[in-house]
Amino acid sequence: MTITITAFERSPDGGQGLARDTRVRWALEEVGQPYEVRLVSFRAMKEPAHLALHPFGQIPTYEEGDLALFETGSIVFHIAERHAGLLPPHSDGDADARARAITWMFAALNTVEPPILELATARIHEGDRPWTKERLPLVEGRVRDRLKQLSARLGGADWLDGGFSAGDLMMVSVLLRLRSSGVLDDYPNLAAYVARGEARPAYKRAFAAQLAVNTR
Ligand code: GTB
Repeated sequence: MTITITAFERSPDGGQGLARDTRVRWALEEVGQPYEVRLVSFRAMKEPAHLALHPFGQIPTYEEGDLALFETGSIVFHIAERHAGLLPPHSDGDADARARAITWMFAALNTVEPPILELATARIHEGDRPWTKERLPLVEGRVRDRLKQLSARLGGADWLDGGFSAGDLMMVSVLLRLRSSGVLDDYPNLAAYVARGEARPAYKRAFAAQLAVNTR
């Protein structure tokens, strides 16, 4: 069955891979599933046809036969459930390893991503507000708290829990948003972790595909 995702017709980042279709593309590349992309404009995202797929008028969405999904956590989890390569298999008899990998997906989205998004919002959208100068160090401090904890847990390991999983895919995707801020450089094991993610052939294919759209 054909898989179709949606992505920005033109991403505001010009193809740096920060829009969230990149993590879905990456997951599909990791499991070797071909996919099609329907590009949508900001205006089209708020129109009924797209709102029927995504109640919040955003990208990405995922369609496969009668199934339509939104939210990258749910989409990547669905891909990982249906295809081998992103979660320890049920057949390994290690249900605990699978549960832990899923836990890291949630940790990326619920615990690490929120302060990172807050920092991006403070810098990009609130940079000219009078209170931003005072608030920014607080927001950055909350990001650093999480990075310190994550760095301590990762230690010298390559991935968060054994082999590469959907948990790592999501965590690396979330951390990539910090790249331009330079904050990651203060946590060398996390910077190396992100670089390991980016070095994966599947990530490279996903990145190249979204870049091609944004440099046409
Ligand atoms: N929780 C949802 C998910 O994980 O799927 C969040 C989806 C989301 O935020 N989608 C954004 C969107 O559609 C695109 S990814 N925004 C349009 C809107 O809300 O009207 C967020 C994003 C956008 C742009 C950059 N960038 O240019 O750097 C980075 C990230």
